[in-house]
Amino acid sequence: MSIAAQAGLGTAVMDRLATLAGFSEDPNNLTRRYLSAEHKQAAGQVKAWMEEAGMTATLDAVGNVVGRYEARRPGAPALLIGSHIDTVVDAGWYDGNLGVVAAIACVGELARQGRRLPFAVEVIAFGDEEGSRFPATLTCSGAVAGRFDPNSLESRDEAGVSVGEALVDFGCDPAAAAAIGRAPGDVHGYVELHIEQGPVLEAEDLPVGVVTAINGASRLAVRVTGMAGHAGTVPMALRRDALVGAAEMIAAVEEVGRGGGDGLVATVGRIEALPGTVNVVPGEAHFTLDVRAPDDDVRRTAVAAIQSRCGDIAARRGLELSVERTHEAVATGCAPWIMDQFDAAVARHGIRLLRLPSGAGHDAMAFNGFCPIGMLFVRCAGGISHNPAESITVEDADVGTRVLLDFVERFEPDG
Ligand code: HGY
Ligand code: MN
Ligand code: MN
Repeated sequence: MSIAAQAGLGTAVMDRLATLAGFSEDPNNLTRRYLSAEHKQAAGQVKAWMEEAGMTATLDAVGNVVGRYEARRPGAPALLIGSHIDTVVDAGWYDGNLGVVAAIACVGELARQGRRLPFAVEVIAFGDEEGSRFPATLTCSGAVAGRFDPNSLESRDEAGVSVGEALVDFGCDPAAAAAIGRAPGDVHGYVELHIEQGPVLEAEDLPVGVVTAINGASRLAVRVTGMAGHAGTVPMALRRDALVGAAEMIAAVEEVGRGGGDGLVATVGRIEALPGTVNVVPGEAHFTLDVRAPDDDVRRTAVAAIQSRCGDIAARRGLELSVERTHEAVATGCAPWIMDQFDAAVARHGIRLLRLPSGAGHDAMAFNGFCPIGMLFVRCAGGISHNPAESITVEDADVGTRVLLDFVERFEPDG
């Protein structure tokens, strides 16, 4: 029985999200990182759902699952609909996964009705949007957009496993990664349904909203090097304590973030002190930096200010500092004509129109400059995300999926 005939699109979508949540590296929470065994299980399940929905489905060279629902004229350019099935550590069920499951449900409805459109529809379940295992992020969607960086094959996770090694273990051929880039003429555009991960739709009492733009983002890896020593014998005045230096730097990150301008945010998500023993003055400290803003100049100015403050702190404390940029994505505008078509679909469902920016990053950013993009947000409770408390209602899952289907059915390429 098709996904719609069972119990409404929303219920079926929620059931499938529960199934996907079962593929986790940790039995106590949802953690599914790129190229893990659990990612492989989830990819297999998504591939089966794509085939059930009438698509031909394949695993591409970087671990994406790509389903194609052919057009009336075989080989016609496609509308890409995607999101990611990797997660952060201790994640919610809906970030990324909702967009993939809802897109499959839309194609399943087209197939159930026996409809073929003037364009193909391709649903892509990207493997690495979060960057929660390897330093880089958006590598999989970037590869589809023809931006695969062969150097990324050398980046390593905390266990020292490289992306290239992990791809081979996953059953992929790293040498074929660059070839998955699409020809621009084969793609009409890229759209993505995603939870808002913010409080606006809930505050406006709206189930969905149309995204205007996605904030630009910088990610950096900071290493502070001092001198390890005996916690009992090294006098406080003689220490070169890397962790205390990092702590002062992290306070400076917050200060710059708070004072840096409209929509600027700066986050230190992870810190590590080495050797990490109770009675040793830390000789090294490593921490991550995530800086975002709607305006790229504001973001870059903030990154420079943070680096300068960290340099001053390191010099004063006799510490060494190294800062490596691991990711940068410029602020990405959604195509006005795609926003208009999403507005029309929302209006046809009798929902008040709201357009809003995205503070969170998305795979859609990887298509910036490659093809027109658009996004539709679905309300999530309290705007909570990257947290197991992340949640949506079955009604909003249903509305989001139906608005996406309406958009697809009436999609007019190039506006
Ligand atoms: O970090 C982000 O904004 C996205 O969830 N990866
Ligand atoms: Mn996401
Ligand atoms: Mn996320």
